[in-house]
Amino acid sequence: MKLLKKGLPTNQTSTQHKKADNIKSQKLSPTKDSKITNQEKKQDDKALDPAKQNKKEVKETTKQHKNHKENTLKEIKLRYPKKDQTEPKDCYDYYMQGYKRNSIYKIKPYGFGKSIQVYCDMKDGGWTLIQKRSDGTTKFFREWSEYKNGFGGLYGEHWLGNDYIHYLTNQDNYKLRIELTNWEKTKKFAEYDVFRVDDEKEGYKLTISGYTGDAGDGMAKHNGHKFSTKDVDNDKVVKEFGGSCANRFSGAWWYYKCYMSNLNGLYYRNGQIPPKMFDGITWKPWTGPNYSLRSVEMKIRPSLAKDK
Ligand SMILES: [Ca+2]
Repeated sequence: MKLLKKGLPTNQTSTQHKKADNIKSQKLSPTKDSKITNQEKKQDDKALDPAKQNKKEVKETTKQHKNHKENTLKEIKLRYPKKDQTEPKDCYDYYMQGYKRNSIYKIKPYGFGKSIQVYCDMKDGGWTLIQKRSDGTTKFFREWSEYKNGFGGLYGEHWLGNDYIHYLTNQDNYKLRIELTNWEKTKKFAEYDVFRVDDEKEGYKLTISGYTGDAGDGMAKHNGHKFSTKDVDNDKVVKEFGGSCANRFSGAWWYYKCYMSNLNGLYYRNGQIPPKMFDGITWKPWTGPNYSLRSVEMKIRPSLAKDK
């Protein structure tokens, strides 16, 4: 630019000629020209005070990251968007209407078109329960069709059902909260900004990301994997473990080769799993593969939900 402003020097080389020509042709377009001026101005600023500039860049990056997260959530095209339904689609809708009592409620997921019953945790802000382990009275080592439709009692131990979890997590962007309790009654949690389960045709493939919590991230490694049960093998082991993580570890989960968490594993009173079995209700990042937790709750609510 300096060249242009001050005029071309007399002893130019051919490259300088070309450069000058380019600048001239760019000058024909006023927008392009102002862009160049701004860019150069930025560079000048940086040259003047690099520390100040770096600080500014860090600040902008943090802001961009926050915006990016919010925009990403907005931009995900929902498979089952809201139509003209007035009935609550989940526990959070009830919560926003003023319902504050933990109980069983009737919800109508947009894509499902019929009402289903779910247990709502209202005390913590309108969460829909999808899984609960608490006393070992319900068997969890079950087949595909049982995991598809759900089992157990809503007040006690249960799995809501993969079809319902699919409809729920594709009608809005949902977050997942997992609460874990060990046999010393210590509680820890893991929360995920993004939680979505594909349909049965896709093997209830899991999409999960954005961990926060104090239990450690026991789900990231399961991201992108399909659900497997004792009778439907979608995992990545071929020879090892008899080819089936679900059978080897007595559970049903989004196994790969095989797990970082096994929250539908066998219930072991006092947490003691027989040597080398590793088939309990486990969360490796906290208690390792050899300790079975006392209780678990898995619950969901819209990602942008706020506590009142
Ligand atoms: Ca396999």
